[in-house]
Amino acid sequence: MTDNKTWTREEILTIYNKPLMELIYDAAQVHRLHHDPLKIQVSKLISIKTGGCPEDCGYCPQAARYHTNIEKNNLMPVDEVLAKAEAAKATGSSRVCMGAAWRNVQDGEDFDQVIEMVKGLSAMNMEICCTLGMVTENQATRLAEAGLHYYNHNIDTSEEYYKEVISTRGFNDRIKTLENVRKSSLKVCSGGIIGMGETVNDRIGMLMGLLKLSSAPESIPINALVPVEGTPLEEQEIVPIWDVIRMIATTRIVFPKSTVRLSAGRMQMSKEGQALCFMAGASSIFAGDKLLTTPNPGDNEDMQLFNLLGLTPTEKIKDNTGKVKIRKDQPILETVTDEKWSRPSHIIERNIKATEKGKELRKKLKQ
Ligand code: SAM
Ligand code: DTB
Ligand code: SF4
Repeated sequence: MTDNKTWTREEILTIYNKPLMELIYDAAQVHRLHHDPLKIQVSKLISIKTGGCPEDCGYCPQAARYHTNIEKNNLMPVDEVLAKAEAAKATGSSRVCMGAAWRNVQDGEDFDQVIEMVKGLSAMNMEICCTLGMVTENQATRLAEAGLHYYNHNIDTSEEYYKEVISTRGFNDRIKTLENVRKSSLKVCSGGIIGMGETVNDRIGMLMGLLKLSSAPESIPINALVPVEGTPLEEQEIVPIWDVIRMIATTRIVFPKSTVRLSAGRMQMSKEGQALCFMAGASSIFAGDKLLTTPNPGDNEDMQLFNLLGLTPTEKIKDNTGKVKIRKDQPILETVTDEKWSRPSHIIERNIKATEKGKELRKKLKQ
């Protein structure tokens, strides 16, 4: 995936800091070697279980402890998911990503229902991705067997800055899940968020974190923070578009073959800014007027943008080989392998402040 080149932190930093015009030109050249620059994969996000999450991710409106203005929902019925996917396919999506606000997947009825969703979607000739929190190897294998192609699990930022954003799990839990996914023969989707107050070194650290995985992710989402009222990061300034372009271009050069996804934050980006992201190597967007809980440019706006730029949605999935081939030495275990996830519980002042504010607001609303 990385053309077997070994990158040093210094080399990546040098790329990130190149004069912007040079950086975009270099990234565009790498992009053309491995991808059709006129095709963008349009992906539909479906929030199959919204809100009420026990984690304390400082950026996330779905964490139960913060008071945010989102509509919470229990697990969506299978039929509803399939109908949403059909509708998205009709408007140009060739990929579906199902997201659940879970800390980790738990074996039982809900997971069985997700397996049914994957089976239903796999008959639709669309690429399928899930993001359900931490998973064991056994759970990842069950998903692969049901027809899932990718599992999304972002490392989000550098290992050092991770401790400033999340206290309910450690960076190593993320790595462990990604390795479980890799062993199951699913493809890995993992990237991060910029604009959370991290330094440029943390952004490079995030890419170094991805390089340290046993093999590079086939898919790398780059999210620009959407600062949501009630979350600890509500007051973060919108990250400059120039930083988004730099991050996308650097990711493209370091991971030439991966799909780089221009993910959250497009509402805060101009058309010109997004065009430069495509030029710099982004080859996928999320479609529709909602991401999981926050607004996104709708289909009409995106079609206008595609027409302006001469882009078209990727029609077919690249590797519709049907079910992922399960390695013979990885049988689906009857007994559940219990993974021990960590709970570091260190103190993050801004997370505690937002939690307290959430408690107060809920108390007031009850009165
Ligand atoms: N619970 C699962 C997990 O944490 O992996 C899946 C859902 S979670 C919402 C998926 C990803 O969305 C996060 O890893 C993060 O990168 C991104 N995300 C969440 N809130 C965001 C925000 N406000 N702005 C930008 N990206 C965000
Ligand atoms: C990813 O990296 N970004 C998407 C997808 N993978 C699951 C999610 C973005 C969520 C933005 C905040 C929200 O809408 O709740
Ligand atoms: Fe929960 Fe995922 Fe949101 Fe973290 S990012 S609070 S784990 S839904």
